[in-house]
Amino acid sequence: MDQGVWSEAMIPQRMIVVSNRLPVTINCSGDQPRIQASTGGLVTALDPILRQFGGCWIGWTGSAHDHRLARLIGDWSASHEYSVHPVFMSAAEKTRFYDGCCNQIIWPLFHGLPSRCCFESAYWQSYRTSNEKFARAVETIWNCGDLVWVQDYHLMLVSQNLRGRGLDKRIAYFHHIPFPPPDIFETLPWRAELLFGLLHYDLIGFQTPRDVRNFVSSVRRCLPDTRVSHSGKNLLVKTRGLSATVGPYPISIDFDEFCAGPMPAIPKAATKIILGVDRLDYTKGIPQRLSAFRMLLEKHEELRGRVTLFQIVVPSREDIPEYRRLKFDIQTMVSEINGEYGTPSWTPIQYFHRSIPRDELLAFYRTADVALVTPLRDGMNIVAKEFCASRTENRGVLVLSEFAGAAEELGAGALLVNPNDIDAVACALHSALTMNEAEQQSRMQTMRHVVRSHDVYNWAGSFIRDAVHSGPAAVRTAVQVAGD
Ligand code: GDG
Repeated sequence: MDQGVWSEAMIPQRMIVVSNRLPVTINCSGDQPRIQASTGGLVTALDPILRQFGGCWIGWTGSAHDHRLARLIGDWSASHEYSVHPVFMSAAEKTRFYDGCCNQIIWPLFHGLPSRCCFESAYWQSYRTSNEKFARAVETIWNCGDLVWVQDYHLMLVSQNLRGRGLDKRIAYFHHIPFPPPDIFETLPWRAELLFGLLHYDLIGFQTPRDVRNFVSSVRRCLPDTRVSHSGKNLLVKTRGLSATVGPYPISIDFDEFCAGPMPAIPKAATKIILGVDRLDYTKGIPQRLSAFRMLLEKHEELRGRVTLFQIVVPSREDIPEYRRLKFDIQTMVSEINGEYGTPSWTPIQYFHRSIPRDELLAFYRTADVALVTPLRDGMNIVAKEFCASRTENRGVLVLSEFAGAAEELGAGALLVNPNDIDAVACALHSALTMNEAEQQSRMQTMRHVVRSHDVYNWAGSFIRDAVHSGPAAVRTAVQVAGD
């Protein structure tokens, strides 16, 4: 960890992280509610920061209010380095806000897929009221000197709500998913309202410079009286009395955590292993990837019986019909390919539809010969970074979609592909499987260097430093930030 960017001088009195989901999910389906870790890129990135830094995490529990939960949450907070503060949602709020506006409007639109959007005004209305609910939760625990750090597309209007309550805080926002080009963004019926709301944050961080460009172009188009100027490496966006700093802050991982830990518990298979690890989501390009693997087997008979695809798919958004259909389509393709090419001693695809424990995941990363990370569009994709960090011997090949944010940083070492080009992905897979060791070493070293020198602590350190410096002047003076 680089202590330089993580110095005492920039640490606010307390950090309040706000995200839609807490790092824990509460399952109330059995006799007793159970608490379990949530899976996903946002939690993987933020949890080590809060463990290091302390503070409070506000978010939805994944359930409606239940009086038995207070003790469960209190016990969890008491035994962890930071506390969690729950927000509860009714079934109707979940349907309209989370399943509706977040996952059937903003998610597909921001991933460049407007035809998958369901522009229901009731969903947008619920987005507004749910953001207000999260703002109220912040208001109840906020103290002078806290930095409020809001995460992701579910909560773009929280700052506007807080400002509306007269709270002059330092409020920053990080956007984990892509920001679409203006031609796509402008199809949103509530485009100006959303952008105006978002500009109430002091600092808005995106994954890549391309997301920043898309955002600024959309603001210029939808809010024509906007002025944009440079502010160091970032941009200052001013409109209708608001002023927000905007910049790229590519998210990363706790590199050391993925280097250390147990050696593989998975017996080295007789075949080469290709690995895919994804949440179940149409943006992850899983059917296209299966088609590419099928083409590889079709074109290269010599690989049959010699290569196995391990595909881990973590269940996600199961209440949305489109996600259930995707699950069915993937299962169908897996069984077709296994039925077509499998033999009594070889199953071409080993498919896991569940979340597996972290140490087992690490074992998969360490055992694989090739990681196949081929989203159709992805904010960053930290699986690609986790794979590289885990390869302590500098062996293994990353086949990476050029449409993942990670391609900007890892492009020099990965085999970059267009995930829609099935032939090209099959061809890249063949190159990866036959790559000599010297080339593997050189490519992997390049990528590991990037991830090691920009880990999640650098990411959070530079973001927090800029957030503290871009907050309202009065608050900055109050916490006596060094260098002001
Ligand atoms: C969003 C953006 C952006 C996966 N399977 C298991 C498991 N995982 C963990 C991985 C990784 C995380 O989940 C997935 O990270 P991604 O980056 O792929 O993606 P999203 O959840 O879509 O997250 C994305 C990210 O936010 C961060 O900003 O990169 O672009 O869409 O950490 O290791 N973990 C365990 N078992 C599994 O089976 N324990």
